Amino acid sequence: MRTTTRWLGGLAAGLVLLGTAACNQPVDLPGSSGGGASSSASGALATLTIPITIAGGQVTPNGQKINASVGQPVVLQVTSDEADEIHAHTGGDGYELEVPAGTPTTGTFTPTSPGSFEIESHHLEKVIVVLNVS
Ligand SMILES: [Cu+2]
Repeated sequence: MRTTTRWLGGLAAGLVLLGTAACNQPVDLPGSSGGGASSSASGALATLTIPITIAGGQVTPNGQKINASVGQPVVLQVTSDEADEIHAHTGGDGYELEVPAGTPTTGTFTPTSPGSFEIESHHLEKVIVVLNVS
């Protein structure tokens, strides 16, 4: 298990506090506002799909906050030009998705408790999404 990097350059100022968060520790983010989540409008528990692209050492999204609900399935659609592990720090060991180079990969997990959880690239040690679960 790698520790979360101190890489914070692209994150909003309010996320700077996350710099001390260790890998696997849920983080409380007071007053976090929703980002451009692609949450479906048809009910709180509709599947939340998050497209993720990793290319040239950059991740997209890049630290964006996305809102989700407890019990809502979260689908990660990942395309990467290099093999990577995507890790959702959703408590315990979290959810880990192995992504081979060049092959679009989809993984689903369901948050079971509220909080703010980082979804990160382990190979690049970058935060892709901060999932705010309520
Ligand atoms: Cu991790």
